[in-house]
Amino acid sequence: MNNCLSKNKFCLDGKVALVTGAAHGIGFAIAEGLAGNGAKVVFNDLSQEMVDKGLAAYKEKGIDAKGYICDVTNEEQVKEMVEKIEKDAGVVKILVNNAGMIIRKPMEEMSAAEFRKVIDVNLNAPFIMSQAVIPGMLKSGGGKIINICSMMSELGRETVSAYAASKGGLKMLTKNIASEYGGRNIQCNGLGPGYIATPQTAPLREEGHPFNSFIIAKTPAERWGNPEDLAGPAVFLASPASDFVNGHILYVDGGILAYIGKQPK
Ligand code: NAP
Ligand code: GCO
Repeated sequence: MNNCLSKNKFCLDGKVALVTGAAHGIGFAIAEGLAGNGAKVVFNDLSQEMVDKGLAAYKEKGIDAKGYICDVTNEEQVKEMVEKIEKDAGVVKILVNNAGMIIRKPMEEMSAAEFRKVIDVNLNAPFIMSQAVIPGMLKSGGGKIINICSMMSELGRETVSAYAASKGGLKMLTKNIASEYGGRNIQCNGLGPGYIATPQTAPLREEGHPFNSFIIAKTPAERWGNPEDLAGPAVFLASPASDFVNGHILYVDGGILAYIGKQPK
């Protein structure tokens, strides 16, 4: 049932939104934002424990989410999950490829297996996930795919070679899905978070870690981002308000990419 005013271009009423790796962190905040605009939220995580924790957290927010155990790098599990979701909730109209990982190591110390693992989760999995939901989107007149990119889609830094390569590839996969399916009403865009306070960046925010002051000096907003800062931009890219936005990476970074950085005092 549509509870939105007919002219509300940000209305997601009745649309099934699948957010991967969304038991917590940025994925959870995005899912919460989508639910707030009427979407039916479904999410996955790697273990029953994490899915249960996520379900409890959504319930606490008054969100009746559905959770699935699925390793997004596993094609069979992804296919089964999407089939279950289509039976339980309906066709996936919004996919947010959020699940991700990082290994921080000097390149000379990183094994090829570690490099491959990061590429598998951050780049191969969004391909597998998108391939699984596109048929349902095409049959139902279109859909939205949002890939969670990164500052590392544009910039490099020491110790994150695999992550930067994966997020740079994800930027181009985003542009290619947009190119290949734009004519059939599937819009594919990216969200590029800046430095956000989640478990993934916890090591960088430890007391006295030099990276903390470094990032504050590199961010015009002079603060770390919060997962909630991603919710509004995600609603925009998931809604009819962005039907003519395609292949765009929307950076939600407090201005980092625009700024040379504060002169040290
Ligand atoms: P996070 O707290 O580590 O969350 C990542 C989520 O992905 C976790 O729930 C994790 O599950 C899940 N996941 C990892 N591998 C998976 C797999 N193979 N199958 C299914 N789920 C998997 O990180 P976050 O900071 O919220 O990051 C979310 C996304 O934003 C990632 O793509 C990250 O690269 C990106 N990003 C983060 C920042 C930042 O500053 N935090 C900035 C830019 C982009 P478990 O918890 O069970 O391991
Ligand atoms: C790092 C951080 C970053 C952030 C994010 C920035 O070690 O540099 O983890 O990679 O996670 O991707 O946008």
